[in-house]
Amino acid sequence: MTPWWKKAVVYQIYPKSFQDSNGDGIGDIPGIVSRLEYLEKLGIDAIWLSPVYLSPGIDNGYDISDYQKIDPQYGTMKDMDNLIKEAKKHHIRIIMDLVVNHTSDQHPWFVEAKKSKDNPYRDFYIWRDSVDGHEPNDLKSAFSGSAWKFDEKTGQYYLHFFADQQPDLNWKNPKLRNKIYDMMNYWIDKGIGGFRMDVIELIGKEPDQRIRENGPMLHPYLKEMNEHTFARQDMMTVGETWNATPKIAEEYSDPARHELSMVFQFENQNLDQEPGKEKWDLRPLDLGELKKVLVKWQTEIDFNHAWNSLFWENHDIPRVISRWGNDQEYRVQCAKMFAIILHLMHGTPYIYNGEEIGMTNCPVKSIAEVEDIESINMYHERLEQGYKKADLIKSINAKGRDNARRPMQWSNEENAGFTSGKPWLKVNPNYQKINVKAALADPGSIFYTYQKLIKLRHENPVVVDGDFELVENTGDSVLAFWRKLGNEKWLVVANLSGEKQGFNLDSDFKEVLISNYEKRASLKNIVLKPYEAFAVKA
Ligand code: TEU
Ligand code: CA
Repeated sequence: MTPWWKKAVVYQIYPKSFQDSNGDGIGDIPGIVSRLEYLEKLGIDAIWLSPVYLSPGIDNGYDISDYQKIDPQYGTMKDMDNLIKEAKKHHIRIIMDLVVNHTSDQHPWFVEAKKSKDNPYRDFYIWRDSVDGHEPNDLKSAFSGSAWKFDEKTGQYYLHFFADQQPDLNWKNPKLRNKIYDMMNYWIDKGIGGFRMDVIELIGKEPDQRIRENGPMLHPYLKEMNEHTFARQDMMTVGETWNATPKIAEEYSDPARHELSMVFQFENQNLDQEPGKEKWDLRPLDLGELKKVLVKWQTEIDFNHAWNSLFWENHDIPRVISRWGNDQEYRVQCAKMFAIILHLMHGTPYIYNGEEIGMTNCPVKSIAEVEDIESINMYHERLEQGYKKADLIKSINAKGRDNARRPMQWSNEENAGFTSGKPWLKVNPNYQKINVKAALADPGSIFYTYQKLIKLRHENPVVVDGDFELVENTGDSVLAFWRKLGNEKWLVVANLSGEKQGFNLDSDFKEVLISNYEKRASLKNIVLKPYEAFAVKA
């Protein structure tokens, strides 16, 4: 039996930016409930909900101070239970974000741990003595600076791979692991559909050996977690794993190993940055390299013993049409092209809120307009190192996390129908034109391409289980592939570029399944239009 999550399409909601229900400018759980009808119309099967737990909000909820409470800005536990219940009525499961590599420094465990070296919770975190009066080693935080922070009171450093308000948990401690499993079971008992696991590849860290990801105990911990928690339920789990290779992805997702359903891999994220440097060090994308990475993850995973996830966007990365395509004159065609290729590949597709209406990046003029801790810390660190302000703003506009975190654009009313108050982060001014209301009113909109793609997946096993076969020699800018299952053969052709491209295939077809321009009648010696994409049944 094919598990439900292989046929599913998952929709990520960034709660702070999705829908405000009470005019405080912050999206909330009742706001999400009010939009379930919209999501059912789109056709999605599950919502991955970014964190709504109690949190000081240093990293918008990825710094949790109580895993079993809802942050008041998002609502109450009653609201959360109601969301799970109402979503079910719309045939939608709720996937909770599991952030267990670290907690907030306000979590009672850390508050206790800081009290003294012999506090019972001390060992829930990772403490080291200084070496020659400085940090234990040169491990870096993802949010700039050292990963070690000195605690004056007890005279030791603690480890934090993210903000210093996000101390890393010590997974070597079995007491800690059991507390986490209890907490997961609390959520499982509420009837959720699964977990998205934040930076899960870090839990096997060996800081003394300077090992961050893929540590020796990572897979044993995941097996143990599986056994103690979600093994008893039909759930999906997806790990966030920036450093996975196809082989590592198979280790996580081989059903025989009892770890996770699938992982998110990020190999394409390096393609537009200087090799060996950081994401802020920009270089133009080479379409041939993008194509190579896409094909690699379709062909180097053995789908009989593993599974894969498919996504362009999330709350940490920019809008794909702005980043790698065109968000101006070809915005609609380009967004549809990205949708068509992604949703017809092998794996479970994810849509990030707003992607389905072609929302774009939103540039800022100065650091005063930036909310994201990663961008702000980088800006100050690099300013000190002598970088120019204008260059830093350019990097933030290209890669900053606020790009994807702008409020959802529901209508052309004030503040895009997101809030009746003052939004926590300014709405992208293009909401006048780009919004859900306009998309729903236009049968040719990006929304209906997504709706159709979801329907094609639900109704055709070839989309779920078909083998992927690349059409060779189409050049760097054209991606063409077959999906084949038994006698069913689908061909997908896409022009990844904004220029016309020649394409030739001596093959007939019965039917055009989806396209972003006029339907093609032949594949012989054709000239693809900018960002043209279509799928045909052979
Ligand atoms: O992201 C992990 C992560 O590695 C990102 O911080 C990434 O480095 C960066 O955003 C992209 O350049 C996860 C969450 O998705 C992110 O929102 C959190 O800030 C982070 O973990 C810490 O929990
Ligand atoms: Ca609100």
